[in-house]
Amino acid sequence: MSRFLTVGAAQMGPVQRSHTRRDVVERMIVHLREARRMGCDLVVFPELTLTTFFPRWWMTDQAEIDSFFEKEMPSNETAPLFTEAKRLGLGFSVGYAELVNEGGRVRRFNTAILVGPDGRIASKYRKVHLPGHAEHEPQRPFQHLEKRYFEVGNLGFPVVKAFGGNMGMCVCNDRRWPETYRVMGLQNVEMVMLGYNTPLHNAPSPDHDEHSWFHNQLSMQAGAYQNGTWVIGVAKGGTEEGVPSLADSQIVSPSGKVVARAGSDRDELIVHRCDLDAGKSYTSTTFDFERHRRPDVYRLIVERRGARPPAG
Ligand code: CDV
Repeated sequence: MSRFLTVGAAQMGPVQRSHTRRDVVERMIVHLREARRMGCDLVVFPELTLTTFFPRWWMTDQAEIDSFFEKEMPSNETAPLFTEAKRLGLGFSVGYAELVNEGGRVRRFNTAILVGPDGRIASKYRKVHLPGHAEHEPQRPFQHLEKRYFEVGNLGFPVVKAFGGNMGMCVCNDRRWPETYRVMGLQNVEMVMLGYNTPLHNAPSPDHDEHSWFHNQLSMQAGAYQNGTWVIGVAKGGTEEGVPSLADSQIVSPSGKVVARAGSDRDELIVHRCDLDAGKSYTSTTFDFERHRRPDVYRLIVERRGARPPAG
């Protein structure tokens, strides 16, 4: 029995601070309707889709910071997204800033959820690799305060059975880390959905700027090939609040090949019919983990966090 899943990568252009959640949800619904017309089963939206990428600003007023967070999902403002997706028989994944009361205290995460065509949340992921800094660095042209506004995710990298396959998620900077894909690969992941907000200028390493497109593609292609999985990479791109950000959303097959790619830095849907069995020829040969992996030799990966030179 063949297992095909038609997936739409719903790239978003910029979301400015003046845009309300209702404005954004309206744009997302346009994507959903087009996705339905194009035969999609599942639509993937970017990281922190619902608001502007607020970690670019140093803020000290907690109420102002919390205004960018979702206290419930769905809420009054996001319910129309869930309702329309269900009406159209579509699933979706979406990234948002999550504020939750957990363990008797308020916690804030950079979260992505997977919603089934029945409108129910099938999986949740909280971003593990938080880039940037925790203190104000006024010398930067803009801030990247994810380490201040979010906690490190506490849900691991879950892979769930949904949409007829094994589905995983990660968020933005996670895509640059081989561990992200491998932890999901060890759960037989068949599709990794991820969204990103990637400024084209990286203040601590401006020499990387010209390689932004290459590094984005390189990371996702490597993750896909080395784990025999589809990778759906979706940007919030374009110039947001004066900060130009990478677009270049793409769908990468388990061969590592890019099979669909956005051509603009605006709202744009790219679609591919993904064979969920396409990874099998990789995971049963070159990357048959059971046969070829040597975890006893990889102990340093979990025992040591930072790199150290050899002694002597
Ligand atoms: N939102 C992100 O995680 N952005 C990072 C930038 C700061 C490098 C990224 O990895 O794209």
